[in-house]
Amino acid sequence: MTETTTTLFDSEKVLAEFGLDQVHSGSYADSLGWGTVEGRPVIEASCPADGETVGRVAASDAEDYELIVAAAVGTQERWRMVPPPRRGEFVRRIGQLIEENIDSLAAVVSLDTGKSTMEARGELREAVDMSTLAAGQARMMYGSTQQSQRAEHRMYDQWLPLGVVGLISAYNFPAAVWAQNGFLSAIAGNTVIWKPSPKVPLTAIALQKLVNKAAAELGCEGVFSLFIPADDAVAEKLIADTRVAMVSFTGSTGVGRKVADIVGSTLGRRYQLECSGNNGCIVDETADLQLAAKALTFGVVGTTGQRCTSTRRVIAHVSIADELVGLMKKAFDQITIGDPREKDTVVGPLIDRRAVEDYREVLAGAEREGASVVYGGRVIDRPGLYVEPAIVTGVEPHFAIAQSETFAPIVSVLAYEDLDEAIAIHNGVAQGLASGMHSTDLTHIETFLSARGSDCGIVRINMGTTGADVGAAFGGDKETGGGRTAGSGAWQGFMRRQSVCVNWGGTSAWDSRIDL
Ligand code: UN1
Repeated sequence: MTETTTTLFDSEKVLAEFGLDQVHSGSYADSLGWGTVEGRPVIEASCPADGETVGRVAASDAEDYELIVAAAVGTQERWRMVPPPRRGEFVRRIGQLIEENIDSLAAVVSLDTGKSTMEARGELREAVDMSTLAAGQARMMYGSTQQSQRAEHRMYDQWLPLGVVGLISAYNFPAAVWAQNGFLSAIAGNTVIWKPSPKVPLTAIALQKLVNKAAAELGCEGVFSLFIPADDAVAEKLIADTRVAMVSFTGSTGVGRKVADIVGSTLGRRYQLECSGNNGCIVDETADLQLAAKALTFGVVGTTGQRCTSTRRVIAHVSIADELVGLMKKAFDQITIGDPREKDTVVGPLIDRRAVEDYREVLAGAEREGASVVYGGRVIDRPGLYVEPAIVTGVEPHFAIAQSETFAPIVSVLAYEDLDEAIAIHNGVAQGLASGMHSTDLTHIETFLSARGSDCGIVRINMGTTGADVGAAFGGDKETGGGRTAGSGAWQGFMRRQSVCVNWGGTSAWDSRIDL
């Protein structure tokens, strides 16, 4: 696809702005600076919109990793003694720089991921918001005081840094996930080694450059470092390394399980997982169907269905299911699918060929099991990795399409007759990230929000399932992995709790027994 007059940005200019117009190192550490590109395997970063190479990154090797981890350990010894409000100022400055550079950064995110610039800006806005949340939180990392049974003793708990955090993020949110986990790690007094997906290395390099600018201004060098290996064996070093106190992982359940096994086998290290979701939304017979259809549409097609919170299952009351599907089809018709560089694009391509194959296979499998693809379902015949969003009806809860997560814009519609059945269908999957209900019936809503309701980490009423509200804790249970990041107490996951007891009165319980 050629760039037309509707082109939103000049790719070459934007890439040059971040020094990405030539082979760029994927390694950054305080002591190392940017690593050497000599002799490193080269990652070709291609734009999913047309498959063209947009950048070349010299991957980190084992030698780079050693320098990065040693620097992160050394810097953390200083960083842990910096007062948290000052740590917060650093993170806030990074957020300001993201805000000031949001147009160029959004262009890089679009080139990396294929997502529309509107969505890319949304994710960067989330990173900015995360910086303000973290900066404020840095002044509010409260512990509690407790009442000691001993006379003249004071007891309280306090929160201390963990050490080095390894932050592994997926291709779909190359900025937001780093911000969610990295900013909390930094205010907690940890240093961060970021291993982004090698499918989207350009955003990570651009962000690291802004971090370096903020660090030079405020004397906070080395808190954030970058590690982009090309192969799994080098990447695993970060997971297995006992110098890395915590691994924060966002990605598939399969890889998450491996991370948990490796990190868990060395007790005392911590992992935080945000893995697969299989997000369902119940639409009952009292719902405002217009509102539901709009919310569900963005939930299904947004980020081309490549969000861990994407709406994958609509569980609709049998009396309104057909009408709802009709409205969703009308809404889907209005979505412009295209190159993220074009102005009207709302939904971009899938990330790679494998994702397109998964899309095809899941739909074919659903039809074999007896479901019907009633909207979309075809790979679009144009260069790039474009697919039509698909609505699949007649899905039974046990069908493969309803049980597993496919990172594509596909939604299954399952019909139900009573609320208990709807909740059973909703919870009858292995994953537990985001959930939703559209209803105007208070009892239905409160039932879904009760202990016998949704078993997910996130519930949204009369909204789509997608997205993270930075003020709330983000994450899910069951095979989603149990981790939480962003707001509402999630910072505690990045720190260690210490219970302190101080004898300030100078007497001891042994006073009557020992005479010195
Ligand atoms: C967001 O949804 O705004 O894949 C960010 C996801 C999450 C990213 C959260 N890991 O949806």
